[in-house]
Amino acid sequence: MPNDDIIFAPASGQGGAISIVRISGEGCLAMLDSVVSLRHGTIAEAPGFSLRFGVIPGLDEVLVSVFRAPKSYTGEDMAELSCHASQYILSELMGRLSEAGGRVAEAGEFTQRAFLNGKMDLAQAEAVADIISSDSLAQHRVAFNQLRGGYSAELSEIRARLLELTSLLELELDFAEEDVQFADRGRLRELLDSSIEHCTRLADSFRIGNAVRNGVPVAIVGAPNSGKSTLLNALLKDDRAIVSDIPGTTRDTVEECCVLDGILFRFIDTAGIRAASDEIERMGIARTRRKASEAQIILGLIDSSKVTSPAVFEALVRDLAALYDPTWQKLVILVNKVDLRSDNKNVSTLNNFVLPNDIESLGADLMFISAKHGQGLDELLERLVSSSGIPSESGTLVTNARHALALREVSSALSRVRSGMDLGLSSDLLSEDLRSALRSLGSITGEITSDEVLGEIFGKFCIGK
Ligand SMILES: Nc1nc2c(ncn2[C@@H]2O[C@H](COP(=O)(O)OP(=O)(O)OP(=O)(O)O)[C@@H](O)[C@H]2O)c(=O)[nH]1
Ligand SMILES: [Mg+2]
Repeated sequence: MPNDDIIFAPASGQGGAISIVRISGEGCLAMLDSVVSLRHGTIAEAPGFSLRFGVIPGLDEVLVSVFRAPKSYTGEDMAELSCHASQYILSELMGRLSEAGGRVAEAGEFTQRAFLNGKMDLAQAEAVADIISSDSLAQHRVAFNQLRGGYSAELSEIRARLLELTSLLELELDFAEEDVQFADRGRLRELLDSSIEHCTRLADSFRIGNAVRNGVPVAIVGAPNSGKSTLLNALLKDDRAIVSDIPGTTRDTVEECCVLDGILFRFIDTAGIRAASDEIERMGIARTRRKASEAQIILGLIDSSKVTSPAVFEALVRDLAALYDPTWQKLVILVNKVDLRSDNKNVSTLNNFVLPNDIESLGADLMFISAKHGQGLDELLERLVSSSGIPSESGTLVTNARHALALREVSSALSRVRSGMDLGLSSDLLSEDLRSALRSLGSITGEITSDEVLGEIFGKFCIGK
């Protein structure tokens, strides 16, 4: 993408009464004078942050917002034309702009120019894409914090510490001939340890950051007919999955996202677990196990009308608990169909439904619901929100896999410096790893980057941003 072209693109979405077309690049204001006639003066002479009324001959009346370099989104001279939202006007206007010497912007090109002109760093530019695509409160909060530079500020803190480290080591290098070691190695260790801790913490936040962005994965598992699909539909308030009293109705996984209490959840309804009767069912059950192993929250359903004794209940709970890893997952055992209990004298009383101690001490929860009649679902929702791990305050969360990877690289390069120091390696060897840590860190904010990475990032933007 050459940077001296005049670029333009529609910036507003479909619908509404007004369309906005953005134009950016040196000379774009004078170019606009050949497309739009003002009643008084010219666009080329209009000051920055001013608004002018004009006419596109034979086509439309427009308002022109004028921005002057460097005080514009891209850092270049820019204008935004507000015209009437008609597809005909829009395409005719685009044609005239291109005849006047502009070209249609590529995806993300405005934001890429903003980055190249130092208006924002790469992490902030990526936040622009995130903020446009965010559709839950939590998603928006994280993207907004990143856009405002909260995350970048943390990265520059780490960077400042790494630079101090480098200068301490370089001081030592300068005097290498004299075979002295006078850098304060205590201070070096302190700086290293705090930076490693900080990078690891940020990289670890990616699990939550990813959940914020792509939805907290919640797997609904249990025996056939326990009411999994009924629960999915109740949570989504939609008839998404087929419900029937035939065991083995759901054979593949069904995934659907929905926002509950400001948090995006990704619910995964699965095939009921039993000894499979055919190959397809066997494959479905294998998929259930995989989805359960990837979910942050597992909802394990038990059909209470099938529970005839505490021993039966315990066996069912143990089957479900076998699917979960208590070190990072949350298991909620849901005793379902409690509405059937009053008319069935053969089944255990609810008092007999208690979690075995060993399973309860792993942090598993027990709740009573009726998926069909909505009983207990509000409490379940509260439990889902509190188990989501998503903080209600906007701390820094890494939502981007590229950043998480770079942060891991920083901390492993720093760990190498740390162990090199313990082995008494010379400063020049330590410096090498330190430089590599700085490079990885710089790749997040774009201080160090390649065209390939930029193309990859900005290519995902929409046109006009
Ligand atoms: N009375 C009552 N019936 C329920 C409840 N939840 C589900 N059911 C019924 O139980 C039957 C099975 O429900 P599904 O949601 O299809 O069960 P599933 O766990 O998805 O079953 P598979 O897909 O076969 O594994 C249906 O007839 C539902 O109407 C409940 O809370 N109370
Ligand atoms: Mg089902």
